[in-house]
Order: sequence, then structure tokens, then C-alpha cells
Amino acid sequence: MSRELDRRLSAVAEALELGSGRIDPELLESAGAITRRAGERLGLGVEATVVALAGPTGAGKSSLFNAMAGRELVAASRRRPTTAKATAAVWGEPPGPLLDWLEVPLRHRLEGEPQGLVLLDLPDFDSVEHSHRLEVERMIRLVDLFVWVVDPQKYADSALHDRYLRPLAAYADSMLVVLNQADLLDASALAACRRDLERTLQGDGLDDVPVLTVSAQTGAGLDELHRRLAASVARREAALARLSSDVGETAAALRAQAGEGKSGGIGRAERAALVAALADAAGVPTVVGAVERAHRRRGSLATGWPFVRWVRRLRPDPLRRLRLAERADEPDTRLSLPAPTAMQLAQVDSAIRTAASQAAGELEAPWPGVLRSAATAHEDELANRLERAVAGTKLNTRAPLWWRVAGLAQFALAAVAVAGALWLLALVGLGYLQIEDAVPLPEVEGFALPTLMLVGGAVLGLLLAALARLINGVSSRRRGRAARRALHSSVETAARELVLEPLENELDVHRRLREALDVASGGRKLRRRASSAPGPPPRVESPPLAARGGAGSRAPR
Ligand SMILES: Nc1nc2c(ncn2[C@@H]2O[C@H](COP(=O)(O)OP(=O)(O)OP(=O)(O)O)[C@@H](O)[C@H]2O)c(=O)[nH]1
Ligand SMILES: [Mg+2]
Repeated sequence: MSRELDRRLSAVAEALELGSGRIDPELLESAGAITRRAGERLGLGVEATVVALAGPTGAGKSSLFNAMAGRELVAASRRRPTTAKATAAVWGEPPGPLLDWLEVPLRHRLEGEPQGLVLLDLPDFDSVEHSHRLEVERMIRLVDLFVWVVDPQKYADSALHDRYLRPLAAYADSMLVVLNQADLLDASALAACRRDLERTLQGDGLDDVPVLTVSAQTGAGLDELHRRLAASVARREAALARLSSDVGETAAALRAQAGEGKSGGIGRAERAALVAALADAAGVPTVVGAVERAHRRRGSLATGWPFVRWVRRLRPDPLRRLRLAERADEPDTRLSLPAPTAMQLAQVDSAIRTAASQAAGELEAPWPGVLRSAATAHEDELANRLERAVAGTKLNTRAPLWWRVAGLAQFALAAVAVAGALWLLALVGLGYLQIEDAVPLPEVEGFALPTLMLVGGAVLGLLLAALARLINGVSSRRRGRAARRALHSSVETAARELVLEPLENELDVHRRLREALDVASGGRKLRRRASSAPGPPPRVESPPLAARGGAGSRAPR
């Protein structure tokens, strides 16, 4: 049982770590305090069982304490309130460290059975003395068994039921209710009183808690109380049962924050929409356009008709203008892509939020918010990261081999045309000198060779340029598509690192948190919740259990 409790405590510790920064910090803090205390109590061993006598003033706690001890250890009187400090009666060797941990300085050692019982006489919780109440609530967090001592007048006291019993319903296994001063009633009145008390306890969600009727004055019923306490001490399970309830309640409170709904996931559509929005904002369409135009421009410079190439040269290279050309030399130069528009930024934001809410699925608060913050945590870095993604993408700007061949052919055809032109010019000069007949004029199929050279060179050059232009048009689009694919994959990597992985990480945290809390609750929660009807569900953060005073101000859910 102790090993099982250890396992559940580790699970709570893991849950606290996972929940840190995600779920209600106040809840985490009180859960941390409860588990720390549980670890401490477990570390002090279960050889001793700490039983506290708690109840309203004048119920007879001190009288009962003395009666159990068989000696007048503490003062019991008509003065209200009487007891101000907790006192311990210890049967057998006093467990020093445990009593130190309980911070009980007043200790009495008793001989006899049951060895290992540490009985505490507590102050009242309902007197004018605020310190009494604080002391009671401090002890309630620490002891292994509560014996609630009531009397025929005060058994239905609302402070007792509202502030203590009902909120502690999860600790039913660690409780006993003693109706003291039984000697003041006759048998039928006592039975009626007891029935009424039991009904009230049922309303508190404490149906299974044993009720004993005793008289500290006459000693009636004390044997039964003694027997029960002795049995509990002998089993050495009271501390573990109490701690188990602590851990179960803590786990249930934390589990409520992990929600019941199923988380979603990040589907292909959200991923694609996100990448598309990011690519758009990163200027991918601009770059793709530049790749296409640069290819056409370079192609026409390499293969176009040589006599008009200079026109192309007048316009700048689109890739160079974006500072995307020759990136290998200076990979860190800033690109000069246009900044994203407000519309593009809004689309990125909306795509991120859609992905986050898709990931959240049916999860309840705080998880949609947690996921949204995770997804948007790196929004500031996005612009830079996207620019680097674009700049770092390898774009194919190599000149195809055929450009060289076509370029040489264009050069040759231009040379032929120029030669033809010069020849014709020379003929004109000779004609002017009236000696053209001195040089024979070769003809081909009836056409003069120089004319043929000029016209043929020019026409073939233009045809070649037109054909090359056609081919370059097709391949520029192909290069554009390849560039888009490469850029999208770079943008997707950035999206994964800055948006999707943080989201997946949170989903993983949530899954592990639930698993840890399922281990931590150890199956107790469901059983108890089911049986505690018709009363309200136990308040986990009830004042006596909260780690700090004032924690009762928080709504339980
Ligand atoms: N008749 C009768 N009187 C009792 C019994 N138990 C206690 N008393 C009396 O009730 C009065 C209060 O008893 P205490 O033991 O001081 O009560 P307490 O619960 O310790 O009170 P605080 O210390 O003020 O919280 C005393 O006068 C007791 O004598 C009982 O069983 N029968
Ligand atoms: Mg007392």
C-alpha cells in the first residue's frame, strides 16, 4: 500500500511539473503543499498512528482524552473554552520526529496498549479564540484519524458540518464520530439523537462513518472506542488511508483542470492553410515570379537575337533586385522582399489561431488558451525566420547547356549577316567607283550570295530567337514551380519549428498530465463521487485542507 502511495505521489509530482505555467497557480501551490506534506508523513513511518480529538467547545474532548489515558492529563472544565494548545498522549515509545513534525510540545507518555497510539486533545474550533481554530485546521491537515467529538446539544452545529465534515467527505475512511455525554439522555432520547446525527452525517456525504455513543464521565462506550482505535493502530493503515485521500483529492482537483473532452489534432488542411498563409506573407509568390522572369531574361540574353539584346539588358535582373541572386557568396545579406501587408499578417494570425483551436478540440479552459499561447509564442520571430527560410532556399539559377549552343549559333548567324551586309556595302562602293564588274558576284539559285547571307543570317537568327523564347517560356514556368515547392518546404520547416511543434508539445504535455493524474487518483475518485450523492460534491479546496489560510476564497471549479 505504501509502495502504491509512493507511485501516486510521484505521479502527482509529475503532474505538478507538467501543469506548471499552464493550470491555476494557486491550485498548483496548494497541491504542491499537500503532496509535500504527504511525502513528509510517509517519511516519518507508519508505526505510530496519530488520532485527533476534534469538536466544538465543551463537547468533552479533554474529558475523553483523560478518560482514555486513565489519568487527569489535561484540564477539563465548565470554563469555555478550556483547551488552548494541543496535547499528546503517547502509548509506548514517543515517536520524537513525528511529534516534532506535528509541532506538539506537550507530550505524555503512557504504558500499556495500544502501543503506537498518539492521541491528541485539540482546542475547539468554534470559540472566540481565532488561534484555536487555526491550530485545529493545522492539525487536521496532518493527523491520521479524526475523532469528531460532539454532544447532544451541539451535534448539529452548522460550523461543524459546513466547515469541516462536508468538505472532508473524501476523508470518510479516516473519521469517527463520537456522541459524548450520553449519560445526560435516557435511552430513547439518546437513540433519537443518534439517529438524527446519522441523518445529518448522511447529508454531509459521510454515510459510512461510524458513530459511537459514549460518556467520558461514566466511561460508557469507551471500551468500543478503545477497541476501534487499537484495531486501527494495529493495522498501521490509518496514515496511508489519510494520505491516499489527500493524494486522491489533489489528483481530482488537478484532473478537473485537465478537462474531460478530447483534444483535437493538427490536420492536413490546417497545416496547409498555415503554410500557405506564411508563404504568402514571406513573399514566396514574389520570389517565384522573379525566378520565372529572371530565367526568361537571362535566356533571351543568352539566346536572343544579338541585335536587340541590349533592350533586355536595360531592365535589371529580378533576382538580383531582390538580392536573391548568387546567394552562395553572401548568405546573410538581407533580402529586399516587400514587407508583408496587414492583410497577409492577419491571415497568418488567423491560420495560427485556427491551428491552435483545432488542436484544442473539445478541451476546456485553460487548454485552448494554453495552446493558443504556445502557437503564438514565437510570432515575433516569424518574420525573421521566414526571411531566412526564403534566403536559405536553394533556387536553381543555372544556365542550361543549350543556351551556349544557341548563343554560338546566334553569333555565327549574326556574323554571316554582318559579312553579307559588309559585302553588299563593298559592292555599293565598287559600283560608285564604276568597277563592280571587276569582281565576280557569286550567285546561289539566282540570288546574290551577299544578299542571301544578310537576309538568311537575319531571318534564321530571328527564328532561332523565337524558338528559344518559346522554350525558355516553358522552362521558366517549370523553374517557378520548382522554386515554389522548395520555398514552401522551407516555410513549412519554419512553421513546424515555430508553430506546430510548440502546439504538439502542449498536446503531449496535456496527455501526459492526464495520464499522471489517472495514476495519481488511483481509481478512488470515481467510486467516491458516485457514492457521495445526494450531498454536493466534496469541496477539494475546503479551508481545513487548503495549503494556506484564505485559499477558501477560490471557487472549487
Ligand atoms: N455529564 C457529562 N459531562 C461531561 C462529559 N464529558 C465532559 N463533560 C463536562 O463538560 C464540560 C466540558 O468538558 P471538556 O472536556 O473541557 O470539554 P472540551 O471539549 O475539552 O472543551 P474545550 O477544551 O473548551 O474545547 C466539563 O465540565 C466536563 O465535566 C460527559 O460525558 N458527561
Ligand atoms: Mg478541552
